[in-house]
Amino acid sequence: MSRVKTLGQFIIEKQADFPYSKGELSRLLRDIGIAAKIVNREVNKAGLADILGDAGEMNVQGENVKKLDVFANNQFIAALSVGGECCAIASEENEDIIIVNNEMSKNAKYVVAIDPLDGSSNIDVNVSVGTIFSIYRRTSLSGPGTQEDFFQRGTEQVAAGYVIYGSSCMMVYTTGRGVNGFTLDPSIGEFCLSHPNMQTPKIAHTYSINEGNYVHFPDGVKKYIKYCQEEDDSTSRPYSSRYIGSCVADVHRNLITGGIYIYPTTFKSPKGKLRILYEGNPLAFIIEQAGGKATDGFHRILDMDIKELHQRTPLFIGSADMVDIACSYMLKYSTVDA
Ligand code: P6P
Repeated sequence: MSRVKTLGQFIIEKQADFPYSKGELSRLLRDIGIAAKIVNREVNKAGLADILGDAGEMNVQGENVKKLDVFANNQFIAALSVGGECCAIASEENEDIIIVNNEMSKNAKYVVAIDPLDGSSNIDVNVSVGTIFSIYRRTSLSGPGTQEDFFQRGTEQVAAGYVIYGSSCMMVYTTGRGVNGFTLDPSIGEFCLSHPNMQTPKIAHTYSINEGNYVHFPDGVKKYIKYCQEEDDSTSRPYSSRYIGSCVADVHRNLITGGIYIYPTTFKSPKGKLRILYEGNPLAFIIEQAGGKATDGFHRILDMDIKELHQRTPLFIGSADMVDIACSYMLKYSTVDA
């Protein structure tokens, strides 16, 4: 059996690809991996806490159990703050950025945007949830990080990844040289390379969308859903509908098997529900590095200007040919200039 390669060994090995790197990004990725292991441990216990009744307040040891997305937020903020490699954090859980002002971090060259626990409403029903992260070089010259450090296009990301807390715990990330997946081996407490150089199929037969919002979807989305449901052997239609309600899980499945995930504009989310900084850009960076595509129905996600921390966007992400077809329907049936 080939020797196991841990996340730490892989990061150091790949660091050699960046001759001028002093290891800051490597240490940042290592810090994220450590926080992910801590969060995974708590996510796995959540069901137990729920069995004990008022889970939000007591656990089996009588300690206060924080709501898991708050717990995850605190863990990632703590790990990124003490690591010394990040000068500011934008969290989906926090209205404003967190400035990391300790001696080590205030002149650090990176900022991190994070969705600490996406899909956390699924925790109570034991459905996979995830953490999504995105790393940029700061644009401010020195001193405390600023909000403007996060107002960069997705093409400026130096790294992006997600952790999926599912039947196993996996960390998937890219630094712009392909996508690699690591599975946590609880027996040694290490993420081990399990999915080297991940590539998503150009075409596949799964579509993921919450069809409960159908009446409020744009016409192009309605037409695309009908396209997915038509009988056509030559294109293996009808496709299968798979929607978990946790975009990390849907995108991860589609990354491996191929497919498309769509969260379009709806009545409740007229600008789309997902946040471009914490979900759209990092997932788009990963999927493009794996040969897929990500748009807002009309334009490439990674090219979009960021004007607000919690800016939302529609998201069409997955197998390149499937995204192309879905967007062709958006263009054909769009009522406004795209
Ligand atoms: P709906 C989770 O809250 C999330 O942000 C994504 O992970 C998920 O795909 C989507 O929202 C689910 O939203 O409206 O279908 O329940």
